[in-house]
Amino acid sequence: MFQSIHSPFVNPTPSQAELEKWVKTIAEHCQPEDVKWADGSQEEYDSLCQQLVDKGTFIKLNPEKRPNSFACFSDPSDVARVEDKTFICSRRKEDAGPTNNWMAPAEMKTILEDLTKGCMKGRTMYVIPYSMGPVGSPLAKYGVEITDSEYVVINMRIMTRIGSSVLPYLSTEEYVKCIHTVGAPLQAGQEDAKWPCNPTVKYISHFPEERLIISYGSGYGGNALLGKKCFALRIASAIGRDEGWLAEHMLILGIQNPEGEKTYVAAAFPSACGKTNFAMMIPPTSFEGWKITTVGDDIAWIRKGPKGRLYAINPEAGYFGVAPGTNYKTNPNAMDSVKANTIFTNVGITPDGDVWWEGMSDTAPAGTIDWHGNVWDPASGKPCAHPNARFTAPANQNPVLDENWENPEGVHISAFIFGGRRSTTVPLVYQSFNWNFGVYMAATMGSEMTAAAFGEMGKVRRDPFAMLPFMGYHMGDYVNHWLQFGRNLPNAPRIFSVNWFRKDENGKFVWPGFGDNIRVLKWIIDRVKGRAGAVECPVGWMPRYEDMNWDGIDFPKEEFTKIMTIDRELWKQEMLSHEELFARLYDKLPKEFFFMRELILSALWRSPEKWELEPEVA
Ligand code: SAT
Ligand code: MN
Repeated sequence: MFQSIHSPFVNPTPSQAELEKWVKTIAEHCQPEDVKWADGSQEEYDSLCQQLVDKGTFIKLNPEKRPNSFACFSDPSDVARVEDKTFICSRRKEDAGPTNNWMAPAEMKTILEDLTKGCMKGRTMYVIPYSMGPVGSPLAKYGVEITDSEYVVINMRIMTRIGSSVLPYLSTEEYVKCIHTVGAPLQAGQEDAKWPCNPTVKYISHFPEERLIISYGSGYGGNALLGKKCFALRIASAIGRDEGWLAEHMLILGIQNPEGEKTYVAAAFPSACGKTNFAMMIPPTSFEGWKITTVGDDIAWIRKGPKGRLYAINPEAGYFGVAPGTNYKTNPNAMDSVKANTIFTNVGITPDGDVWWEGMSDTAPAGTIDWHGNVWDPASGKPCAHPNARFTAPANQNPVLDENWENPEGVHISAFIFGGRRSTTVPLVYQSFNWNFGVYMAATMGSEMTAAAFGEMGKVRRDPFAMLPFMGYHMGDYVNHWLQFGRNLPNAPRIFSVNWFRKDENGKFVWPGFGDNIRVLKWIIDRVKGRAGAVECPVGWMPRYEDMNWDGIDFPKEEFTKIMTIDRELWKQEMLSHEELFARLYDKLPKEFFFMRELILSALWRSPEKWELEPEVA
């Protein structure tokens, strides 16, 4: 049955009849009780939320504290993406590359066909037409998600544009076919699970040539809201390769200075490294007249536009943000974005019907319920909210939403920023020598692991472009695609590396981060516009202490030196671990990379052993 799926990308004459036929075939196979087409209306949303309240999945929060908001707890087995169960099922194994799990499409389809036979018995099957990007925008793409989860319909309505307004485009444009089932086992006693999922069997599978996604067994965001990582990154990256554009794991923000000059930048950080905080940052009071506005907090689709410039849209319509650590100090705009109309997953619930998570305030009100649904004992040593607890909130509730966030043409991107979570080695900020060195830097970036993925917390993993878990094809082809993309740009955006997370000898973060990150951003913008000084270092250009603005902060030069120093010994290790990545990408590694590696090594071998930013300035 799955073997015969015709995607409009393969059969480029989409039509209402073809779509209806496909839906009918899936329904016959999955045997739901009922089939409903999501129209995207408020009434539909409200009634689905009520249905989940009646079932006990949703807890309606106190309307005086969080109007129209709900909290829910997932199954303990279903709290994050499952990278080991995520597959790129390209026809040829070498197209998935060494960083992805691969299975032959026919083999995967056979497994899934078996698993999904009758998998929706007793449940409703929803058909969600949706748009990634403003409906009708030349940069938007369309999808249809079939799901047996009300939670998915509700969250998709926040995260994407769903419903009737999209239908006309499904007859004229290509669209991605997405099939999702919670895959809950059908044994007696399981039908009323509050968070149905398959605790042991999960497959998040992508068929890039067919523009098809089949997701089995999980209800968690990144596994189940198929417009997000599955379509907007994995499938879209493959479409971007074919069509000559970029689908990136990047936030997009606007920065306006007191003179009214507005600049947009896109920044890639791995999951749970603060993209949402950065995209909504509030400048410190000493930066009077400066304003940061959000276009997007997770995904950017980027194309070459007029004058050879790059233009980006945020294909999403909401935020699926990490709750723990978010508070009125770290991210007031996120706190305001989740004041109402928000779905909370795996956070704590206070006795007065509000939400709580680690870092929201110093202590939780007595009697707070933890994400397992029990009264939380702070002395237990276990967190109240799951470390990957999430909020789903509509973008239009963000007080600093950019005026161009839905501009169908996108916004002009002037700089790319890449950052990981590194307690050592990588300086606060530097500018790559040129596009190619920037691509090298982004391809070799590493980050200490966080709770958004299963894996060993704290270990550095190479995460090229923060795309490792989200690549829809061969990572080596992708890096070449970036190089090729740059060859066609007459005035390419400048590329920067940042690291907010460097620690001192006592293990303490040195950089204050959050709002003070605007100091780094200001230097970046000034570099792009040719206004800021810098000195050459082995890996690029760095600000001297005096090149940055320190108004309103006591941040002595010694502290700055601590997080800007390039240490030869540590960088030797760093370069060696690049080798590890190169060996994995061997057959497709760009030839330029060997030369850039040699050039960086030779620069590292020049004095001094520790580069401390004191060279003479011309
Ligand atoms: O876990 S999600 O993929 O939904 C979010 C993220 O990891 O960035
Ligand atoms: Mn992300």
